[in-house]
Amino acid sequence: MNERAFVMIKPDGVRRGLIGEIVSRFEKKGLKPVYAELKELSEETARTHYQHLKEQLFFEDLIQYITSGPVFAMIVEGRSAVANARALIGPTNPVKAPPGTIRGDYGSDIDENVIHCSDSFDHAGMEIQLFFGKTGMLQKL
Ligand code: YYY
Ligand code: MG
Repeated sequence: MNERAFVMIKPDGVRRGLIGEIVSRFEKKGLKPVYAELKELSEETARTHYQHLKEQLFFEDLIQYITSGPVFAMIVEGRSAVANARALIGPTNPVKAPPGTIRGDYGSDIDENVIHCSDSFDHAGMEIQLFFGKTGMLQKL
């Protein structure tokens, strides 16, 4: 089924010049970027995005990292976009992510794991709304 996922190349990925290589992997998998922005997250957006982790000890470090420079945020569209995008990025911890996945190939520590992707269809919709508001929603399937 055709659906959408929210993908964000984190500040370390942008700083290291990985936007092109990463976008290319999504395109080759058949997940088409339909909207993208290079921008810095406000602290408020960062805290809302990661609210499910607010009780964790690493939360403040995570907010500092994700707001430390521009991110490349995009909407990708394609068949089973969320499941396929999660498979492409690999497990949360790059140490455990197999080679061939984005985190496995480009990450080396859970603190800076290069990329984010929605973990469900519902969260994809919420994240697109949070990051892009009306602009993102206007992109019709
Ligand atoms: O969806 P995903 O990014 O794979 O993992 P989450 O459990 O949603 O955590 C979000 C984010 O938090 C993760 O990408 C890195 C960071 N994090 C961390 O720094 N240390 C942990 N023990 C767990 C998560
Ligand atoms: Mg997550």
